[in-house]
Amino acid sequence: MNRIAKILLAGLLLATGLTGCASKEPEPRKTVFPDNAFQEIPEGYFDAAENGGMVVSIKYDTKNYSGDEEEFEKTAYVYLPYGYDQDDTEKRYNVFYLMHGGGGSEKDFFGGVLEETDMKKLIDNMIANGDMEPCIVVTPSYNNPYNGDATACCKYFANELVNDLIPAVEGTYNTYTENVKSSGIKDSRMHRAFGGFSMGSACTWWVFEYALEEVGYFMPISGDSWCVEQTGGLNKPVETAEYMRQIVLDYGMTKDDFYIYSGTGTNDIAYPNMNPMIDEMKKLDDVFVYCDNFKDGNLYYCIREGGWHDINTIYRIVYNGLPKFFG
Ligand code: FER
Repeated sequence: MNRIAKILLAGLLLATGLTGCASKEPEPRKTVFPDNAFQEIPEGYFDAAENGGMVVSIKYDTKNYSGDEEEFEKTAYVYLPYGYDQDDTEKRYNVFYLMHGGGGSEKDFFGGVLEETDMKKLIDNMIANGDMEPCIVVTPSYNNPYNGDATACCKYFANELVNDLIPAVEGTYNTYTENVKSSGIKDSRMHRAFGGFSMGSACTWWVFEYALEEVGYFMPISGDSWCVEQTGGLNKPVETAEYMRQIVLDYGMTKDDFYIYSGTGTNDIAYPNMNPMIDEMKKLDDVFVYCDNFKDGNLYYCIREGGWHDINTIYRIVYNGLPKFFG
């Protein structure tokens, strides 16, 4: 071997060794996003897609984190996109957790195993038409047999998410999560989104508060943050916005570490509650950078003209928000 070849080989070995030892560098972030503005769902998106995914269920053990930690078993539904192959561990999927609203259940969006609901067909068509990469969508519930208070269940759901649900889902399916220990879940946070409707939106803001290290993308739909107090978005918008900002700073994070795609409809009962809060968040632009495209910021509030507090608004915010997430 000549001298140059030896030097090259030594360099290669050194580089390999260094890569092996060094802590994992974060992947480069996505810089191209579709614009945030509301777009109507194209015609045909609620028809059965030719290449559709499949809804399955997963059971996991959890606790009543809003009380005395009584243990019980729960079910969540899991949408696996078309082409998902459990044996192909090279292919990895982003995960979107979507929480139902008050009085609902884990069946609200996907119906049950192998069901073909409109939400399922919408996601199928979004993927089939290339609006977004195939992703896994999980619909859990905040309900728990030991506590009938939805507000408390939503507030403490982040514990269940991080300790029980994410490990169950992402330890089973092929995701970016290399291990379901705390470190593995945190390392993959930019491949994980959490959203929810109404009470599920309150839950989403609490996930922002308690699990920002585990989740990078948030989709609060038709519900203000109750992190300061119930209906705080309306009654205490300044305090609520400041509280949300302080959460980010307390984690030692910056505006570059998360994205919020929020939304509602103009006829929605949550519209007057979200408006003042989002207005105040916009002002705190060291942390919340309102933008028409996520290349320029991290916060958007998507308004559906004439939209009510119902599933039709949820479909539209999901249709508009989900393609802006991940990576
Ligand atoms: C909101 C408006 C309504 C909200 C929640 C609701 C979290 C819930 C209503 C219900 O469950 O009946 O702004 O924010």
